[in-house]
Amino acid sequence: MIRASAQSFDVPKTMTVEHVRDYWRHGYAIVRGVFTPADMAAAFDRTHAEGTAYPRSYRNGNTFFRQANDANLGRVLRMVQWPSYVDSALDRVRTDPRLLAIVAPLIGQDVKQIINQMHWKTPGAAATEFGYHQDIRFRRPREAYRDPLHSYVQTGIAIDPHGRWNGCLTVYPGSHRLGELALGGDGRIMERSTSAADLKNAGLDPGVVVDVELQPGDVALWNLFTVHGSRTNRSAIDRRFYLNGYVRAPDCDRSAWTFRGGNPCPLGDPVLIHYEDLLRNPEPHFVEVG
Ligand SMILES: O=C(O)CCC(=O)C(=O)O
Repeated sequence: MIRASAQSFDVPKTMTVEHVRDYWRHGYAIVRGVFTPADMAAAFDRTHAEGTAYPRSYRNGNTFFRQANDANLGRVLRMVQWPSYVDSALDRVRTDPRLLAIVAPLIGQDVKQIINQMHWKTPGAAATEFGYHQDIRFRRPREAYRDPLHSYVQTGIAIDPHGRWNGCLTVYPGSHRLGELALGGDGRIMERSTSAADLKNAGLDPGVVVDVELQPGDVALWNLFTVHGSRTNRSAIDRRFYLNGYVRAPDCDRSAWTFRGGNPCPLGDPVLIHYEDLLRNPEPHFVEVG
């Protein structure tokens, strides 16, 4: 039973146990019509304006504005990690009862959060893909994450129409049952393409991949072991995606509580999540990447 909390909401028709069944059957699921993302779109715009005003990638504690040097456009903002430390609208979404209603049937109501991330695919950019990978590869140190198959759920909220034409998420159904695969080779995922060769090298059939097509406000969810990537934006519009990754609190030594007994918890001061130098170098600074 999901407890009532500060905000009330109408349960969208598709928010039922169906998404739990689909998630375990296929390694991913879609819940339609969860949010009306106008507030989030505005937050994406102001965060984008801030992130592109910096001359280089920029970190302030856990908040990281990650630029890339694009072959067509020069400096572009590709993602921001942990914007919720600085943007209250985005912070409200990550503790929204609608997201709890999606993840609680999978991981319960005592939940921490490992991912809070905004992705852009700027129209006209040369590099907008994410190569095929499983998110388990980013969970470091591994001993800080227990029972990762069952304890972790990644979610993504579509801000824009999200299709093959503008660089949708793609998934390999059933791959969550295959364990950790040798995928992706060297280099950063966001500098690789969704290559059929990567799948074949891991013994996977590229014909099995499915495009995850979403409307604004739909939520996709996938497992830490689900093989997925993300296509090129070939369109004239952006493809913005708001990602929040949740973990059963007792199974994770990193990050802070997001829901305790189903009640939202404030973010508080930055704690150790991915940025290993948080305590040694907490001051704002530019970062040389990409
Ligand atoms: O923005 C995207 O489509 C990429 C999502 C993804 O692959 C990830 O966050 O692991």
